[in-house]
Amino acid sequence: MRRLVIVSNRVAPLTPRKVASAGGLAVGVHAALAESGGIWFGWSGQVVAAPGPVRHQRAGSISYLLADLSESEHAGYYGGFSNRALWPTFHYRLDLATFERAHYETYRAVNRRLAGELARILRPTDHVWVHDYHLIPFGRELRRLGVANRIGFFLHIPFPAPEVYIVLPWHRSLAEDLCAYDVTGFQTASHTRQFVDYAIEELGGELAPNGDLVVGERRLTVGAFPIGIDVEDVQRMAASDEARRNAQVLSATLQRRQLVIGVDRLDYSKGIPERLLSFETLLKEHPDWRGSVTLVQISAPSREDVPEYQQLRTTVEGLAGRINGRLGAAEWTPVRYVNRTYSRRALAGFYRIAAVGLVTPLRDGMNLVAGEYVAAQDPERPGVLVLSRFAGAAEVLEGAVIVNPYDTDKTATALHHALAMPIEERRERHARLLSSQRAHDVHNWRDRFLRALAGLRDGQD
Ligand code: GDG
Repeated sequence: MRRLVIVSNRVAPLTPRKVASAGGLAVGVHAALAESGGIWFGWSGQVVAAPGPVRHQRAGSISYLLADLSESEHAGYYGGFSNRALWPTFHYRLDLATFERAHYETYRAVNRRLAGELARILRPTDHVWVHDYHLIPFGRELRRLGVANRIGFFLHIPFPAPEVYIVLPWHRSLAEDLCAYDVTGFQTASHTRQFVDYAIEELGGELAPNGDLVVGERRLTVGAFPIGIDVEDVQRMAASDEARRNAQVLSATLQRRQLVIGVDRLDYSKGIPERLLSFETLLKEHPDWRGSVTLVQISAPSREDVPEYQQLRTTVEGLAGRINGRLGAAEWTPVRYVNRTYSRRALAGFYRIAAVGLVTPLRDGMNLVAGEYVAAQDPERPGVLVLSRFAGAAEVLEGAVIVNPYDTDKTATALHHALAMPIEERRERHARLLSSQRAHDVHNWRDRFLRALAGLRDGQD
């Protein structure tokens, strides 16, 4: 039988309990492997003085292949190029990007070393699916080693507009890397178009009549494969005892106030300061809400060794403190900001009792929290999703209240309408949201990508 080999920067922890507490990519990849079985290869999460050979572990039908990184590899490949050059550039934050040749060279070297490790165990019929911006050169490195397998790549973050992308000093080489795959997938049609526009303008590429991208000798399938969630799984989590218990405890402290919830990694792409400013504007412009609504902002710690993230944390803490100090009262705290993680079940319980899910990233490949919020609702008494137009999810989900998160005045007005929305409209919007999320769930994402990787087109068996 043909094996599926998944390659991602981090390999999710092995026990089911831990998989249940992992983030977006990990949950999606685990769901992709769980049914068919296969190999999951990537960084173990360990930084060691001298990396040895890759380690094998097996859990159920999945074999894990784990590679350690040295300190300098970790600093250049992960902390440096991935998180301080690619992540900010692809999220349109050129002001936060750092371009260092040494980081870039380490990034390529780590991709080359890891590709070499994998090439050793590949069988000719294996299909290889590489994930995300840490590993853009991985496929071309495999090709250099003579690997002729089908290899696909999926970018979980946005592909930016060409005029932003070309700021990256190594844009051409990285785009050539993206062309070394058989299938290169993006979250949305806009991201795909931006990559194709770049390839046509800068690499002299052209689109074949069947939609393939042809660049020099290379011909590849490019397309949008929007990632989704496991809707039933989130619904089960929202109905679990753990969810109920957590929801009850939170509910009791709210004392009948409406709950607005925000959940994100503490990342500058997520628009958390702008979200707090919008909430502050709501309380100023619509003072009736004072004392009757609470924003719970859960921000999971993320990339804490990167200076831009430390700065963000200080900014968010300052804003939450300011809003509470100026607008709060002894018996009411407008913003409850917590910098910690919760279990996925606890989060599902919080979503279920929240009148509004406030998902307002400044840029996001997709944003799975939006779908999780929708799936966790009670269809009879659903809350309202307020969603940024700059999240990939806005191209997929129908029925959200769409906002521009930079426009804090209008976002505050949208929040006001969402909190006051009549039940009929809430039900009608929720039904549309749920059915659009179901049509783009994680199984659909996996199946569509793997079919494309097998060389099949939509509608073909
Ligand atoms: C990248 C792209 C794309 C959050 N806080 C906690 C927690 N989470 C979970 C959420 C969700 C996941 O983490 C976050 O996924 P997102 O999609 O919202 O965002 P990124 O982490 O930036 O993911 C993104 C995604 O990849 C998949 O392609 O959608 O655009 O940036 O599942 O629930 N999970 C737990 N505790 C927390 O406190 N357990």
